[in-house]
Amino acid sequence: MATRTIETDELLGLDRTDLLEMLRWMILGRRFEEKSAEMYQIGEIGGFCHLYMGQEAVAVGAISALRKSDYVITAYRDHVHALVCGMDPKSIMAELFGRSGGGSRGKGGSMHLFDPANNFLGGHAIVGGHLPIAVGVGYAIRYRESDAVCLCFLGDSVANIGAFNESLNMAALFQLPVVFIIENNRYGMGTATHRAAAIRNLADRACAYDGMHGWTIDGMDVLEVRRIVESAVERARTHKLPTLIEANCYRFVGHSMSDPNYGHYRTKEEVRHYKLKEDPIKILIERLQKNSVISDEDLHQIESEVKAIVEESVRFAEESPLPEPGDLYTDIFVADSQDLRRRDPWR
Ligand SMILES: Cc1ncc(C[n+]2csc(CCOP(=O)(O)OP(=O)(O)O)c2C)c(N)n1
Ligand SMILES: [Mg+2]
Repeated sequence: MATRTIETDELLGLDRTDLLEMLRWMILGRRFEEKSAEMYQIGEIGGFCHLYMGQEAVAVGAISALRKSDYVITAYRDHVHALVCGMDPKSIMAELFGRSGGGSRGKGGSMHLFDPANNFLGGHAIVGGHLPIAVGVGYAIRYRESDAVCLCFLGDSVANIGAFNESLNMAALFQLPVVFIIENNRYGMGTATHRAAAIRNLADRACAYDGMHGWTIDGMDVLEVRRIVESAVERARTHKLPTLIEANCYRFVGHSMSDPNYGHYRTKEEVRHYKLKEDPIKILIERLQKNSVISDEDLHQIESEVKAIVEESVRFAEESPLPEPGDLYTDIFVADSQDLRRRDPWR
């Protein structure tokens, strides 16, 4: 992964505003999660919490290729996808805190972010469980004769389960505008991808489905992600054809907040290498500096804007009340909610 596919002087014809916007999203994602980790350590955030640090180029590059009317769906490592889709950072932080000001009113937590106003359809905890939903979204798009596209992000482990084949088969068969993006961060919890998948490039699985293209790309380079996803999105929008993209990337921290950053499955040297040499934020900054697109002052300004956003989100979360015990019975599907309410001991 050390050699980049895109030349350092290539900026895909994007203007300065777009490039700085991408960098800003990546830095916001990183700082937001650094703060989340801090809040987890002091007990403000509990339960499952999976950080995305190191993988920011994938969500930012891919989602920046979309229109507002397109859809995004992902697994549980979802904070940055939600941010880039436009979900309010205050609502995300409050959700992580389990407070009523959160997007799911504090009842979903880190893995279940959801924001229909921004077409962000989750945040799903069951490995591969959201792929059939993405296919349903693609079907709905066609049924409504819309030209929208659905981006479906998934972990590398998902490429080995049944729902992967069922979903990709149906997407190809019905010609649905879904772009599947495997975030191959080299591990599924503590299992290396190559120990679980009997194939070198996961994207090669695309050849099993008529009309589906497969790409394996450098997921640490936000511009490479943007370039390939843009062409896949265009293909989906215009020709209603699905694509499978495998973005090679790396997570800098443990699988979740309750796991150590290294564990027995990878070495400190490996993690150090990626943090020092393959950090997607550093890669973009260096490229922008080389092309005289960004000054130290610009960088300083982005950092201070992002800091203010993150601090405001924590303040909001801290001030937001916990859900009421009675909220256990709201926003759920039950046959007879009146009956449940009658039995609610807190009412
Ligand atoms: C159906 C199912 N089986 C097992 C789990 C437990 N589990 C949570 S995350 C995970 C590994 C997923 O790895 P990958 O898809 O590579 O995503 P990553 O965590 O690397 O982003 C497993 C096995 C689960 N959530 N759902
Ligand atoms: Mg993985």
